[in-house]
Amino acid sequence: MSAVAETPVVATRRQGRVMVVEIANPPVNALSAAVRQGLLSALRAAEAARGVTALVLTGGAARFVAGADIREFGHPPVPPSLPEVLEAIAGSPLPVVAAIGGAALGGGLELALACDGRVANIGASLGLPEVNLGIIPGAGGTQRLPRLIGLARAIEMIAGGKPVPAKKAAGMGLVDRVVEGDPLPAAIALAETLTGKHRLSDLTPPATGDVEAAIAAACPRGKAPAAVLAAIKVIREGAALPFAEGLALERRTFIELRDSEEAAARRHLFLAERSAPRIDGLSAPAKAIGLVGVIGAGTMGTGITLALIAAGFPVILVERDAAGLDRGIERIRDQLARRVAASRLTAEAMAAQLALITGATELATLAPVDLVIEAAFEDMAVKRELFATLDRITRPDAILATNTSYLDVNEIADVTTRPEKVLGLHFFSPAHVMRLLEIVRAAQTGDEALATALALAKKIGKLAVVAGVCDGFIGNRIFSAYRRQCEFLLEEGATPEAVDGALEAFGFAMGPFAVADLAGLDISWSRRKRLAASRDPRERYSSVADTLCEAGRFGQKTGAGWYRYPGREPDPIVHRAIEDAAARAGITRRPLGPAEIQQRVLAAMVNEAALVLEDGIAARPSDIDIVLVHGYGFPAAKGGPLFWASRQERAALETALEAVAQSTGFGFRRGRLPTLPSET
Ligand code: T1G
Repeated sequence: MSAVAETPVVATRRQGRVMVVEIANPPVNALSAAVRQGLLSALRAAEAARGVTALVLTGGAARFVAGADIREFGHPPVPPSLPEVLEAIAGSPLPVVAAIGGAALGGGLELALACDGRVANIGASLGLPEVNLGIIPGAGGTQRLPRLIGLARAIEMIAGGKPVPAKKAAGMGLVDRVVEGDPLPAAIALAETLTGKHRLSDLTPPATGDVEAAIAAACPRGKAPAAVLAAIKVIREGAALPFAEGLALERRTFIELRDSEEAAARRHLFLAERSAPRIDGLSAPAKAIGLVGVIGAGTMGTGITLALIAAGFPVILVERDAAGLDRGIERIRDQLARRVAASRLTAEAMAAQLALITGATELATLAPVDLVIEAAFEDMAVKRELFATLDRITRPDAILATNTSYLDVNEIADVTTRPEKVLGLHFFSPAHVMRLLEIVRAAQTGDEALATALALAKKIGKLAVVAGVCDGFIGNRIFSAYRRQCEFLLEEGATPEAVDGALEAFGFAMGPFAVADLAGLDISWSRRKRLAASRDPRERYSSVADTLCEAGRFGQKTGAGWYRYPGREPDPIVHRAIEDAAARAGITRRPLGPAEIQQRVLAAMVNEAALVLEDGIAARPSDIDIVLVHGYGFPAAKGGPLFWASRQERAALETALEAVAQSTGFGFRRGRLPTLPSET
């Protein structure tokens, strides 16, 4: 951002004895170098002006400041630094009041904390979400917040990284007043009454609340990302130190984390998430969606319905028979009741959401809908028949979407007279929880349908990534390559526990074999059987999973799969099955260490990701990263497979890719690695 903007990013005006300082740096008033400089100049001007007794900082009626400018990270710092500006505000002889019209996040909240009073609009949200970016607050947040609201609450807010709404903030003493509409007049009124400074630096944090409980909540099962642990440490240690020393501790820790690989990865994901829904050349406006039809009241259909009703969409939920429908609606009621029990939803809101559902057993009831999301059985014949019927019975302008996770959306669209209105909406299970949504753009999907799907995703709080048609789209296609490589490693000498252990050490919450046992081995078995006829017999194929399924070992639900349950115990029967398969394939097993396992598996993923790009299935490398992170447990701290690849030595990566090629043999296709930016 240029330091010499045409309209100043910080403007001042006098209102009686109060100097109003307004930040205008759209879209979110990030604290760019120009804003920091502007704030400092405005403060100095107010201090020098005659008759000015106080200042009010505002970001306009509907926003405040969303924090440091994330795009400046990774570039040389430009003075003045944010801590310098905030120290000047806190140290000024003039009292300063923050008028918080909208989001006050990160450095934005720290700016408000350096002030002597805070007035917020009812819709404002206040938070220190830095840990989500792999860092801690770096401009006094870890020191001032505990002094204002107490240690326990501060740990909750900083280590949790979740913003709180204005009313809750007022309850904690974080803001002095909450008002409807523009908070500026009330902030000016408050500023006029302030006679002195309210310096948080002079206080010690009040020992209110349960600090240990706040820490335990931030570190489930005793584990937490590096930034969360660092935040807790800096808050606790800082509370026992003189303010200036606490600030210095915070700054040192902040800089160390800011320059870490993990922070770079998380910044990459932040920006990737924002660019994903932007589609080049998409000009058609979205169609308004009112009534939605969902077909299938199983796990997926009910999850999708939950996501829709939470956003206020009326839904007609169709299941083949009344018993299945009742079970589905019961499941929905159950999920909502759990939220009520956890105080995350009111009983009235639950009733209102349930009232949005109309259950039906006849497809004909879908005649009036604007959009159908089909989540029926994963079978091409079933889907083609359904779509042919839907094409007949729904309005000609209705959009028809399938939730298929593998099947060819072109083949489904072909049976309709409106292929331009057909697309895939691949939700991830549980659909009301998982944020990721792959929008599958088929060969004939029109711009209006795509724009509508993107708008719908935003309304229901999903992170949309557009994918092209291929077997498994972006995520399942890359995940299949990953799983295949893991199975090859077994034959070559590894065990399920060694592979899972190596990948869990890399940061996956669960290794692939533990995940398979959780999901059930039978689903992919039936898929493999379906595809058996079309498989090239020369292709390398590991049959260990088939052997387990033939023995009725479908994973946790049958008490055995890749492991024995309960307890996820390594199983000698599995080891024998692996050895037999290796012997049949003429493979001499050898020991494989965790580093080699990681390199091989990640390289297999990276290779498939390169092919996904080459084939035009994903629009950009960063789209692939967010699909794998949000849908498949790839560790966010590593930024996704392609970001990870961008941080590897090229030669080492090439060697690992070569090993994957060797191990896969016939049928292996080598992808061209994209040029990957080393820092975004
Ligand atoms: N810096 C730069 N750009 C930002 C930004 C930021 N902090 N926040 C948002 N944007 C851009 C975003 O990339 C997008 O741009 C546009 O604004 C709209 O965002 C010292 C170290 C404020 C709740 O983590 O949570 O302060 O893609 O699509 O859904 O301790 O943005 O359009 O070009 O998300 O209405 C801490 C991050 C920083 C807040 C608005 N702050 N932002 O949501 O719009 S670290 C954050 C948000 C820090 C100090 C430290 C959300 C939002 P483009 P959007 P939205």
